[in-house]
Amino acid sequence: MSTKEILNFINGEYTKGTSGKTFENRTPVDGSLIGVVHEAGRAEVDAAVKAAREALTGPWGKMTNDQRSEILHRVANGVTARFDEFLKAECADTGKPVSIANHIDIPRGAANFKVFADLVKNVGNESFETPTPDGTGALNFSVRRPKGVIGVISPWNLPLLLMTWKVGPALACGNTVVVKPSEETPATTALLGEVMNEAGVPPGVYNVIHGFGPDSAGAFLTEHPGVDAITFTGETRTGEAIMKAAAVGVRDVSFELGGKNPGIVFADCDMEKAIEGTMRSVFANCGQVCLGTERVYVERPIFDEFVARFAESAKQLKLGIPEDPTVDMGPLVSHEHQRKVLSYYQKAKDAGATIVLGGGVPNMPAELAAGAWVEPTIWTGLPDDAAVITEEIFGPCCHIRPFDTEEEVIKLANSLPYGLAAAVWTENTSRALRVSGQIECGICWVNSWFLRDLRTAFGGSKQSGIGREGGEHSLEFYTELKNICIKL
Ligand code: NAD
Ligand code: 6OD
Repeated sequence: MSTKEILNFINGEYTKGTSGKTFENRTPVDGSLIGVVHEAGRAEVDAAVKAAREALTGPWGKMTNDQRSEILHRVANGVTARFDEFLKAECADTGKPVSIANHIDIPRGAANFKVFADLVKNVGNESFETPTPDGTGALNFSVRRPKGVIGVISPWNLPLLLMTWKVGPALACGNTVVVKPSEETPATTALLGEVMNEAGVPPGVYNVIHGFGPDSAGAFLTEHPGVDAITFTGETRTGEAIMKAAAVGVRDVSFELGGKNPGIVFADCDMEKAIEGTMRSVFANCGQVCLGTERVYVERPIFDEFVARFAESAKQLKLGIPEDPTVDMGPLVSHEHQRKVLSYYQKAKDAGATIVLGGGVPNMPAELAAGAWVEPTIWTGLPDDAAVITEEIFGPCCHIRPFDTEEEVIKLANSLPYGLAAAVWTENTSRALRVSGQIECGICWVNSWFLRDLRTAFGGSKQSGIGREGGEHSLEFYTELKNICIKL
């Protein structure tokens, strides 16, 4: 792998900036250096926000929805045309298998532009004929206008997918953006700048600044008074810090935050489907999916069978390098994250868990030994207040617990401050409706997991988020709805 320089992208041009600071970008597969990233200082953040502000009223702001939409289709096609470059960069940064990124991360990176480019052309606004005392009446109607300069702060687990999930609708609505990708995974966000230029996106519409959170580019961006609204995906605690920054100037936020999602398996489920789906929801992307299941509740009559068959399937997971098409699971994103996940493996042990599978670091071949690998892990037997059951781990692991009644399992599912997603496994439709309606979460899947329709509302309840994005819901955040009242 060759070492690359990863630059900030401001006003349509790549720049090292003037901070003089760089940081290393290493792949978690074997710890080797893949890039040197130029960190943005306050001067670069200022320049990016200024460029975004000017672009708002420049050519981008003067375009019709149709014109912007056409350009965003070119962006989507540009990502697809350079599919292999995006794939390689994403897999190197994250360590995830190519077999995952080539059907989830990169295609969704393109789809996020197309879906919202089409949506904005087809959404109407409300109008009311209003009676008046003089009998002539009035017409009330609404128009949508871009919100302005949007600060986009994105995480490392699905870097291109989650960043474009914000940038796609933001640009489709006529806004301009300054994006701060995760310091762990800067490559595809930077590469997208080239695609933006090739597609004819005017300079200043899409800007990228690199760096960390506190006292770095993330904080400089969210504290910047030139940013009109902030959309963020990441940890709940980071959301709290960003919300404080956004309070100055009373700026709007859209937050997609952490979760500790339950999977509920009823005795009347289709066992094959439940095992296959729970395997994905626990282990996909090495467990680094916000929607993933870390608490599995199984109805007592099928508990032993489920645990045995689930463990047998998990034993078959193949760990290895991203390029191997037979690999199911890569490493975690970094050694820092590996330390966090392993600390929970230790906490489970200390709390007296029965370790059904894994629980440590796998024996990898010598050339991968410096990677951030952990074993797929399954526990049973812990009390409901154990840390591994109440706190988000974000690793390839779950605790499985038996339950006896619907009421009991709904109470267990709702017992934490998080409320992002849930998966319910049952062949009884009435039960599916009853249970899904009562779980406190933003997204509940029945007999599936991470089955996405981009027109639907996406987001979390309780401490898992603020607001909903997806389909027309994205317009609520990325536009100002203005009412115009004309007295006739
Ligand atoms: P994180 O909160 O550590 O970092 C996310 C981003 O915020 C990074 O770009 C980081 O540099 C930046 N950041 C950190 N501190 C900041 C600050 N004070 N000001 C401004 N920016 C700051 O999250 P992560 O570790 O990258 O991602 C994993 C977390 O994200 C998990 O908790 C996961 O559940 C959550 N997540 C949620 C969703 C969702 O849709 N709800 C999706 C993906 C990930
Ligand atoms: O599919 C999406 O739109 C989305 N935001 C997924 C989030 C996954 C979290 O890791």
